[in-house]
Amino acid sequence: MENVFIGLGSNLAKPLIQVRQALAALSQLPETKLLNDSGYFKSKPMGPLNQPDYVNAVAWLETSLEPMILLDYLQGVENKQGRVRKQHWGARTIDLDILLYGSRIINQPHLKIPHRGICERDFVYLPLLKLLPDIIVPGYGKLKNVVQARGASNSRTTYEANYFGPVM
Ligand code: ROI
Repeated sequence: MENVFIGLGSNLAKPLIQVRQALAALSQLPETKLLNDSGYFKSKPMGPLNQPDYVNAVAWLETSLEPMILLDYLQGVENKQGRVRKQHWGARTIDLDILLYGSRIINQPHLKIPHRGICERDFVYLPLLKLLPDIIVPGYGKLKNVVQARGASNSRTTYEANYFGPVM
Protein backbone atom coordinates (compact mmCIF):
# COMPACT_ATOMS: atom_id res chain seq x y z
CA MET A 1 0.00 0.00 0.00
CA GLU A 2 1.17 3.52 -0.79
CA ASN A 3 0.08 6.88 0.55
CA VAL A 4 -1.36 8.86 -2.32
CA PHE A 5 -2.72 12.40 -2.44
CA ILE A 6 -5.34 13.46 -4.97
CA GLY A 7 -6.19 17.07 -5.81
CA LEU A 8 -9.86 17.79 -6.51
CA GLY A 9 -11.22 20.92 -8.19
CA SER A 10 -14.59 22.01 -9.54
CA ASN A 11 -16.19 25.26 -10.66
CA LEU A 12 -19.32 24.10 -12.50
CA ALA A 13 -22.63 22.38 -11.78
CA LYS A 14 -22.63 22.93 -7.99
CA PRO A 15 -18.92 22.56 -7.27
CA LEU A 16 -19.36 21.50 -3.64
CA ILE A 17 -21.60 18.62 -4.66
CA GLN A 18 -19.14 17.62 -7.40
CA VAL A 19 -16.26 17.50 -4.93
CA ARG A 20 -18.32 15.55 -2.39
CA GLN A 21 -19.43 13.09 -5.04
CA ALA A 22 -15.86 12.58 -6.22
CA LEU A 23 -14.66 11.96 -2.64
CA ALA A 24 -17.40 9.34 -2.29
CA ALA A 25 -16.26 7.74 -5.56
CA LEU A 26 -12.63 7.68 -4.36
CA SER A 27 -13.74 5.88 -1.20
CA GLN A 28 -15.23 3.16 -3.42
CA LEU A 29 -12.16 2.44 -5.57
CA PRO A 30 -10.82 -1.12 -5.43
CA GLU A 31 -7.70 -1.82 -3.34
CA THR A 32 -8.08 1.65 -1.88
CA LYS A 33 -8.92 3.29 1.42
CA LEU A 34 -9.85 6.96 1.74
CA LEU A 35 -7.92 7.90 4.89
CA ASN A 36 -8.84 11.56 5.16
CA ASP A 37 -9.69 14.69 3.23
CA SER A 38 -8.71 18.32 3.67
CA GLY A 39 -12.19 19.75 3.79
CA TYR A 40 -13.24 22.37 1.27
CA PHE A 41 -11.30 25.39 0.07
CA LYS A 42 -12.65 28.19 -2.11
CA SER A 43 -10.28 29.71 -4.63
CA LYS A 44 -10.16 32.26 -7.43
CA PRO A 45 -9.57 30.72 -10.85
CA MET A 46 -6.02 30.35 -11.97
CA GLY A 47 -5.97 30.90 -15.73
CA PRO A 48 -8.78 32.71 -17.54
CA LEU A 49 -10.63 34.86 -14.98
CA ASN A 50 -13.98 34.83 -16.75
CA GLN A 51 -15.03 31.62 -15.04
CA PRO A 52 -16.60 30.87 -11.63
CA ASP A 53 -14.61 30.46 -8.41
CA TYR A 54 -13.45 26.95 -7.57
CA VAL A 55 -13.98 24.54 -4.74
CA ASN A 56 -10.75 22.64 -4.13
CA ALA A 57 -9.81 19.81 -1.77
CA VAL A 58 -7.17 17.14 -1.32
CA ALA A 59 -7.90 13.49 -0.56
CA TRP A 60 -5.48 11.20 1.24
CA LEU A 61 -5.68 7.62 0.01
CA GLU A 62 -3.94 4.40 0.78
CA THR A 63 -3.92 2.23 -2.31
CA SER A 64 -2.19 -0.65 -4.01
CA LEU A 65 -3.40 0.43 -7.47
CA GLU A 66 -0.41 1.25 -9.65
CA PRO A 67 -0.22 4.90 -10.76
CA MET A 68 -1.41 4.40 -14.36
CA ILE A 69 -4.28 2.18 -13.19
CA LEU A 70 -5.26 4.75 -10.58
CA LEU A 71 -5.12 7.45 -13.27
CA ASP A 72 -7.53 5.42 -15.40
CA TYR A 73 -9.95 5.14 -12.49
CA LEU A 74 -9.73 8.88 -11.84
CA GLN A 75 -10.55 9.61 -15.47
CA GLY A 76 -13.51 7.25 -15.14
CA VAL A 77 -14.78 9.30 -12.17
CA GLU A 78 -14.25 12.55 -14.10
CA ASN A 79 -16.16 11.21 -17.09
CA LYS A 80 -19.00 9.92 -14.95
CA GLN A 81 -19.38 13.40 -13.46
CA GLY A 82 -19.67 14.90 -16.93
CA ARG A 83 -16.21 16.34 -17.41
CA VAL A 84 -15.87 17.75 -20.89
CA ARG A 85 -12.46 18.89 -22.07
CA LYS A 86 -12.94 22.13 -23.97
CA GLN A 87 -10.90 25.21 -23.28
CA HIS A 88 -7.37 24.79 -21.93
CA TRP A 89 -7.48 25.98 -18.31
CA GLY A 90 -11.22 26.53 -18.65
CA ALA A 91 -14.09 25.70 -16.31
CA ARG A 92 -14.67 22.06 -15.34
CA THR A 93 -17.20 19.98 -13.39
CA ILE A 94 -14.45 17.97 -11.73
CA ASP A 95 -10.72 17.63 -12.07
CA LEU A 96 -8.80 14.88 -10.28
CA ASP A 97 -5.00 14.97 -10.21
CA ILE A 98 -2.54 12.59 -8.60
CA LEU A 99 -0.35 14.97 -6.60
CA LEU A 100 1.91 12.50 -4.82
CA TYR A 101 2.32 8.75 -5.02
CA GLY A 102 4.36 7.61 -2.01
CA SER A 103 7.91 8.76 -2.59
CA ARG A 104 7.86 7.99 -6.30
CA ILE A 105 8.95 10.33 -9.05
CA ILE A 106 7.20 9.58 -12.33
CA ASN A 107 7.86 11.30 -15.64
CA GLN A 108 5.58 9.93 -18.30
CA PRO A 109 3.88 11.92 -21.05
CA HIS A 110 0.45 11.74 -19.34
CA LEU A 111 1.57 11.42 -15.75
CA LYS A 112 4.06 13.61 -13.94
CA ILE A 113 4.43 13.00 -10.21
CA PRO A 114 4.94 15.03 -8.04
CA HIS A 115 2.32 17.17 -9.74
CA ARG A 116 3.90 20.44 -10.92
CA GLY A 117 1.24 22.48 -9.12
CA ILE A 118 2.08 21.28 -5.63
CA CYS A 119 4.63 23.94 -4.73
CA GLU A 120 3.09 26.74 -6.79
CA ARG A 121 -0.69 26.65 -6.46
CA ASP A 122 -2.12 27.70 -3.12
CA PHE A 123 -5.34 25.78 -3.81
CA VAL A 124 -3.16 22.64 -3.89
CA TYR A 125 -0.60 23.21 -1.15
CA LEU A 126 -2.91 24.76 1.45
CA PRO A 127 -5.24 21.72 1.64
CA LEU A 128 -2.22 19.38 1.48
CA LEU A 129 -0.44 21.19 4.32
CA LYS A 130 -3.63 21.11 6.36
CA LEU A 131 -3.64 17.30 6.06
CA LEU A 132 0.08 16.85 6.72
CA PRO A 133 2.02 19.95 7.80
CA ASP A 134 5.37 18.15 7.49
CA ILE A 135 4.76 16.48 4.14
CA ILE A 136 7.81 15.95 1.96
CA VAL A 137 7.68 16.39 -1.81
CA PRO A 138 10.17 14.05 -3.50
CA GLY A 139 12.84 16.12 -5.22
CA TYR A 140 11.85 19.33 -3.38
CA GLY A 141 11.95 18.61 0.36
CA LYS A 142 9.49 19.77 2.99
CA LEU A 143 6.55 21.42 1.26
CA LYS A 144 6.12 24.11 3.92
CA ASN A 145 9.76 25.15 3.50
CA VAL A 146 9.45 25.32 -0.28
CA VAL A 147 6.30 27.43 -0.01
CA GLN A 148 7.86 29.69 2.60
CA ALA A 149 11.00 30.17 0.51
CA ARG A 150 8.86 31.30 -2.40
CA GLY A 151 7.17 33.92 -0.20
CA ALA A 152 3.92 32.77 -1.67
CA SER A 153 1.53 33.91 1.05
CA ASN A 154 1.36 37.40 -0.50
CA SER A 155 -0.58 36.19 -3.50
CA ARG A 156 -2.94 33.98 -1.55
CA THR A 157 -6.45 33.70 -2.99
CA THR A 158 -7.52 30.42 -1.41
CA TYR A 159 -9.55 30.20 1.78
CA GLU A 160 -10.83 27.34 3.81
CA ALA A 161 -14.60 27.26 3.58
CA ASN A 162 -17.11 25.80 5.94
CA TYR A 163 -20.40 25.09 4.25
CA PHE A 164 -23.30 25.20 6.63
CA GLY A 165 -25.61 27.23 4.45
CA PRO A 166 -27.25 26.37 1.12
CA VAL A 167 -25.01 24.51 -1.28
CA MET A 168 -23.50 26.82 -3.87
N1 ROI B 1 -7.99 27.33 -10.49
C1 ROI B 1 -8.39 27.04 -9.25
N2 ROI B 1 -8.55 28.03 -8.37
N3 ROI B 1 -8.63 25.76 -8.86
C2 ROI B 1 -8.47 24.72 -9.72
O1 ROI B 1 -8.69 23.55 -9.33
C3 ROI B 1 -8.02 24.99 -11.02
N4 ROI B 1 -7.83 24.00 -11.92
C4 ROI B 1 -7.36 24.24 -13.13
C5 ROI B 1 -7.10 25.63 -13.63
C6 ROI B 1 -7.99 25.90 -14.82
C7 ROI B 1 -5.64 25.74 -14.02
N5 ROI B 1 -7.37 26.64 -12.64
C8 ROI B 1 -7.80 26.33 -11.38
O2 ROI B 1 -7.11 23.24 -13.94
